[in-house]
Amino acid sequence: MKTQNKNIEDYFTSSKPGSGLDLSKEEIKKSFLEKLFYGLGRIPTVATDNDYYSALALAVRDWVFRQYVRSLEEYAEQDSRGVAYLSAEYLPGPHLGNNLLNLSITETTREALADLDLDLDKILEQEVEPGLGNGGLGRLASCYLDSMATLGVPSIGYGIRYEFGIFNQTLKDGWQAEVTDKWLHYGNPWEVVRPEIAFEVKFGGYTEHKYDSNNKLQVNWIPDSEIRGTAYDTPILGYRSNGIIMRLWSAEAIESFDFAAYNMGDYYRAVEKKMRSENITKVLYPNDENLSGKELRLKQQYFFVSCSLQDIIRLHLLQGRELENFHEKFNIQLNDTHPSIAVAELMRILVDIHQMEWDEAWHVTRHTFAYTNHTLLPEALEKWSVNLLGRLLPRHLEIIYEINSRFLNELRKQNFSTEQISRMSLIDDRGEPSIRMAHLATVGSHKVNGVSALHSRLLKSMVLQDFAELWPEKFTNVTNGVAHRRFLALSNPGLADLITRKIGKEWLTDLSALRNLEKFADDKSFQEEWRNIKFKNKERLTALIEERTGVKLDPSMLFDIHVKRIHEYKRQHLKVLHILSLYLRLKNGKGKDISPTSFIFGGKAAPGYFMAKRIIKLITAVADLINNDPEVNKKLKVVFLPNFSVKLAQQVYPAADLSEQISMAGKEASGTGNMKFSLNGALTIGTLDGANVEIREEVGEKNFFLFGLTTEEVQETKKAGYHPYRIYEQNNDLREVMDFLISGKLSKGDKELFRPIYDNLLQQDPYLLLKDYQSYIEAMDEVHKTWKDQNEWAKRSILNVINMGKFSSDRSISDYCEDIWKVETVKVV
Ligand code: NBG
Repeated sequence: MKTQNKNIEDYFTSSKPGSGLDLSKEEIKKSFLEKLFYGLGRIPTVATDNDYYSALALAVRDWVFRQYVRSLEEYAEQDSRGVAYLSAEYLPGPHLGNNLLNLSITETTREALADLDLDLDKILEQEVEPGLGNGGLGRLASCYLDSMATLGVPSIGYGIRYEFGIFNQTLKDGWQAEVTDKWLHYGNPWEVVRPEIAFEVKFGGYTEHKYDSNNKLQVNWIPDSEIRGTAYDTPILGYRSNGIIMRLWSAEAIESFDFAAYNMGDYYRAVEKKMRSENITKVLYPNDENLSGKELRLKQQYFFVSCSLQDIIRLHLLQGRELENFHEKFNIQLNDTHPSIAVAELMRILVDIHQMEWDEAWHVTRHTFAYTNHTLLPEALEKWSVNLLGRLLPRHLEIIYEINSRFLNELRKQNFSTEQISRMSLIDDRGEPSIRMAHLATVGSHKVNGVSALHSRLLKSMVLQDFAELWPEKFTNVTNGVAHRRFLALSNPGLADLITRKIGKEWLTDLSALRNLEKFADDKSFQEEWRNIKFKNKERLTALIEERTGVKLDPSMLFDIHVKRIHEYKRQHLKVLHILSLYLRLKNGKGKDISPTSFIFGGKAAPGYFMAKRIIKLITAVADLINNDPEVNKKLKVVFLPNFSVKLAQQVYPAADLSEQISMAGKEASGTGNMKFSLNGALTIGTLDGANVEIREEVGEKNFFLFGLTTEEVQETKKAGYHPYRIYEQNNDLREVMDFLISGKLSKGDKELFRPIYDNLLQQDPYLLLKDYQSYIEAMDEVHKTWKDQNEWAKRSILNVINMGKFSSDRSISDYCEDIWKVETVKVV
């Protein structure tokens, strides 16, 4: 790279940025106070808690950047192959606590602040987390950035800087109400804006085709609007290791005013255009699993993809490299189909702008991208109408047609049947013609992976079957993993301490080291310590729940927890049926075997999802009934904890005894909450779905409460013609529970309120709740029986935790490195 300023460079190379790790109390105090006084211009008499938080965050950010700068130097020296992770969503959670942990200065910082009469926990509480994702997919992306940094993968995470993230959920009369998430309201000390890293992105218009003097086709795209994307960088630190950048794009108008309109005296029209272009990154779409069709969403996708690709190419060319070997230097991972327009965009950049021949550009493109699929739900497989795509991105539509026509010709040459060809085409022309983005991503990538062993198998045998037959070597699996440092070390300090005291710190960088605890699984005093820690975590959660909802739980009860997005396939309502069956048993004097239980629910419903919202209302109605009935409320409590987030999750998982993973088999691609629960010592009740299968394999069948149909049985049941009503007729207990839904007892006499749920279950029951009901009840009875033997429970809990090695995101990222990215990792310490 060209040196811009010799003196500065000399200083930089001779002074070598020192490590940001293991700072002393005095260093921390000094930096903190300097940030408070001179970074923020605050004096002690006026400083607020938010000022203290911001000052500490700014000090910490400096140390994180140190690690980042050191990593960059290392990468440059090694000339390593890099990874760009493209994700429309991230859920980083609060940064401060995690960065302190990764710098190994949590306790020193606590002491430094205590010297100043400040309380670290209170300061940590100030942080508002960036809610830039819906659920598992966004959180996975953040876990992966954590592990890429920790392992030393030269990488950048690209995404969108939504001004308003996922809505805040409140309850109004037991219904979900959505409130705008203003996460930037108090500023964001973690990010640095890079006004000079900004790219223009075009939309609309038309294309012109001309032959140049060499008779080569030149295509010119004349857009009808352009907007600018500016980079905002947040450094992400690995554990005592490298720093990487999460680079999020924010949209702004290129011209701040439409001067023509302004000159005519129409000020409002002049600013309107500016506002319209800035809308692109205003808000995250709050639907998970189902986003097709929305024009603004496609604009968001193209916007961030285009900025990211322009940026990656800039970085490549800056190093004096040729585009012909772009793919040898960069891997681009597509996190689901959301960024899959990147395939057409890279072709456009290479062919139209850099004049590369089509075949060569296609070679580069296909070797650059890899695609991760995160869902089999048909309604979640993105499709864009040809009409819409052609209107917004006319040149990309042409490119997609060209890719498709070459691809289909290949298939014809290989004697694929017309039927297969039409199934595999990138264009679906049944009904309104649309583009199958999963097909575009598959054709344009060198690897395609699912996110659990089962999901990857189903991907190959169902959704992408034809492609898997054509290119078997392209398909692979990378089972998801979670950042165990955040979800165990940071969230559950009591347990983390106990583990470290027994086996040292190795587990922080190698989770499989937890196996060294095996010898304690039967040790009574260890079990007791284990149980005490869980009890304290439950007390902590109890206090939080009381503060947020007014409901007081009893921490000695079994904490049975179902937290995740509200979706019918995840079957929160199956849990409700179980709760009602216990309620009715108690009412009928048949409840002596029931172990006292607190049921805790949490999760957001997509604002337009009728059934999911009604399920929340059902949960809160059941909670009202049970919590206020003295005949049952000593044994059962039910609570819906509003606004589930990463911050709350960090309090919830450590307090769980039982983890509910009860989706209909074949629907949950992986799940990652299931891993976080087990990692914190909860036992799982679950179906053979997603990663549950592998969790059960690892922790042992005996330590997992299994119930329900397998994927194959689900398919057979549906094929044979499923009649939920017959099950209802034959099962007395179930019938009583179902009828209770429309008895009016849950709804102040209103018998219609829950009828939509009732009717849906009796008439269609698409997720086979009734079919799995009996098996679930029996497995739950087994749970209650096991809970009575607290030593046995503790033992199983220990066996869960110590067998979680496989589910660290460090393992997942190592798999990506080996199998897909072929990158060498480079660590700085
Ligand atoms: C979700 C799946 C989960 C999975 C996460 C992360 C989407 C589209 N998919 O099962 O439903 O754990 O992705 O892979 O959000």
